[in-house]
Amino acid sequence: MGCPNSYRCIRPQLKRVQKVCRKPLYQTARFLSLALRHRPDKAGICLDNQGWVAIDSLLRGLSKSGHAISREELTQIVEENDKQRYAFNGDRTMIRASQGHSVKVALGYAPMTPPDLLYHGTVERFLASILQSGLKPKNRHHVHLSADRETATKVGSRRGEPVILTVQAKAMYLEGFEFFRSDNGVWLTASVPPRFIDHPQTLAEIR
Ligand code: HQG
Repeated sequence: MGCPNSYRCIRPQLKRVQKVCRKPLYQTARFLSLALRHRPDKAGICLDNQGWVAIDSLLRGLSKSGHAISREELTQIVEENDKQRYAFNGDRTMIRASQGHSVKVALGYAPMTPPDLLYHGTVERFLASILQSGLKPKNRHHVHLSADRETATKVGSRRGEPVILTVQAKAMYLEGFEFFRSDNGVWLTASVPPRFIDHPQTLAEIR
């Protein structure tokens, strides 16, 4: 069966002998984010069209790509993940990332009514472009929005001094824009036009 992703499976290339060396679990956790959201080929796995991969295949792929872990360690990574990025399916035979993909997947979340306001954390250097053309998904499938300012502040802080934009989510929804909420509570929408974005007027307000 062909791989549904835009990335080609590279299982044959992984046949070469790999050194058996255990990486710290946090490194494997980061690699898991890459494999389940952006580059499944790096772990020699294929995601189905909803982003799921069988745990057995994943553990085999992780092992062959130098990140051998046990099923228990995988469970530990999933349960201890700070943002609950990963989810098991009902019978715990499959795993996927709950959001944040750049590979083509349809996560299958049902559209939901958003709260009146949602927040987006960014940095000042993107502000002019955002206010001109709105929030764009960039490399991901959706624009990511947070239900509270605190989370948005953390998101923005990844890139520098955070600037928090307030999105008039309910007004967007009433105009027909669709919203989804991922299993780990991130609000997703295709884009946010500038007219729905309340932005800080002065640098003093930004900080
Ligand atoms: C910016 C992390 C210029 C946008 C976080 C952001 C989040 C624009 C960057 C999740 C723009 C995209 C997502 C425009 C948007 N002009 N810049 N028109 N529209 N931007 O990483 O929201 O750790 O794809 O402000 O916690 O920062 O991966 O999105 O700065 O939940 O699980 O373009 O990633 O979660 O960056 O972060 P990203 P994001 P994980």
